[in-house]
Amino acid sequence: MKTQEIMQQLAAKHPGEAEYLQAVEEVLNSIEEVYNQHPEYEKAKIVERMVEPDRIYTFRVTWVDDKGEVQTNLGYRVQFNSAIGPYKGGLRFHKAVTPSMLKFLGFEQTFKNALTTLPMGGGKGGSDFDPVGKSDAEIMRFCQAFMLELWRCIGPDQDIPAGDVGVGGREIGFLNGMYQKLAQRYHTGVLTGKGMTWGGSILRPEATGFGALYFTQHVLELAGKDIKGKTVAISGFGNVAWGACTKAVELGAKVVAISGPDGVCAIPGGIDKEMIDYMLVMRSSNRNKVQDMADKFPGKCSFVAGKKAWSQKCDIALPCAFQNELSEDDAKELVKNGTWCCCEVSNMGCQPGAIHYFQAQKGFLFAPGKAVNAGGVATSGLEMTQNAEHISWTGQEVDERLHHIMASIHEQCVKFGKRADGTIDYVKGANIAGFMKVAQAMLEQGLV
Ligand code: 2IT
Repeated sequence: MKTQEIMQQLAAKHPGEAEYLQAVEEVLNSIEEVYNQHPEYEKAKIVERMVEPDRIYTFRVTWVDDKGEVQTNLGYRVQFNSAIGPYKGGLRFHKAVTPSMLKFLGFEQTFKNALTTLPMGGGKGGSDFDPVGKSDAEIMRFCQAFMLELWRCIGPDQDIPAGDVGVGGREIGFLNGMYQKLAQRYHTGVLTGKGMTWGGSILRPEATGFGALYFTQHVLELAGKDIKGKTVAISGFGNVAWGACTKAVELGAKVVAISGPDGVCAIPGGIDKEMIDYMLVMRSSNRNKVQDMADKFPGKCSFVAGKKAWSQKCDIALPCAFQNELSEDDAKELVKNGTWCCCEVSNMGCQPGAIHYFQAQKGFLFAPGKAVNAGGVATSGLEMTQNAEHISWTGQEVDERLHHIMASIHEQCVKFGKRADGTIDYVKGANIAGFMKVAQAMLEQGLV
């Protein structure tokens, strides 16, 4: 297998699918050496089969807005790979959603889910519906219209969606209500991220952020460092950023910046509980403006328009918002200002140039999204287990399992990513560990 040859063929077959091609190239670069030591993979054309999704459903979603006007969006479900379990992955509602974006996310999800130790395949879906500025009633009507098509593609043993950007507890509620109505099946296992009274798991809302901080702790610990007292810059103020802030503060770190599409809020004294709670209000307002935090707490934080979180001085950078949100220039600015660690919490949050720059700095600690943020989908897997057994675990039990899973993901990265000098290439480690598991499962199950 030669990465460049495969990439050329893929680029010719899927012109303009930039995010998808970027995600595939990163994985292939990491695994090329190991892959070529396994002629049985080459013979079964594992890579050629693995880079294409099993199937993609595309559908029209028509709904009526508050003014009575008819709106039309596109909906998708990408069922990427089911070698190790049913398709599992979130739904993204964002105006920039394209098949390329969902294919990159489904591809990443396949390896991420393999890392969790749980039997889940990879999938992703969503719509170009823009939640910004929408009322609750509009969100509900859109979710119902979306489910009118999606329900045919999913099921507790086939494909289990969850949230992603633009889809949180409120949206999962509307989606689940409509699914049950249409399918006349009242089991709890077809979506994860559900409410606590109808099959949801304690800690699922926090899990992506909590897991990311547990992973960061492992990265720091191995490098002989402690997160206590360190300054942290975070992008975003959605569900993931909220969980990350909560756990960072609990572990004694100081979150000195959060950012949004409109700019950054500098918080010199560190974010506090009241401000973290306010992030939830900001998320559900659908305004998508981080300036609201500075307006609400003028004494504690100051808003700088048009700037990213990466303009702020910090020890640790945690991208928690969107793919490619941290560029090579941002990486240079961070390093110049003294940052020595970046754990990607968003999927593919760093551009390739940023990753290369970080990795070229001696002693810099970088870990990729598919390892760092896997606690979210892992806890979805735990929610599926509770649903299948018709039971509910305590918060402590879920947290212990999440801890255990994050420790295991870190171990896998160390095993497959150790460099000659003893430091860890977490990108390589995560990609090889995830790939080997899926490749072996595909090989053993034949050409299907
Ligand atoms: O990117 C992700 O891992 C998610 N959006 C969560 C997926 C899930 O099924 O919980």
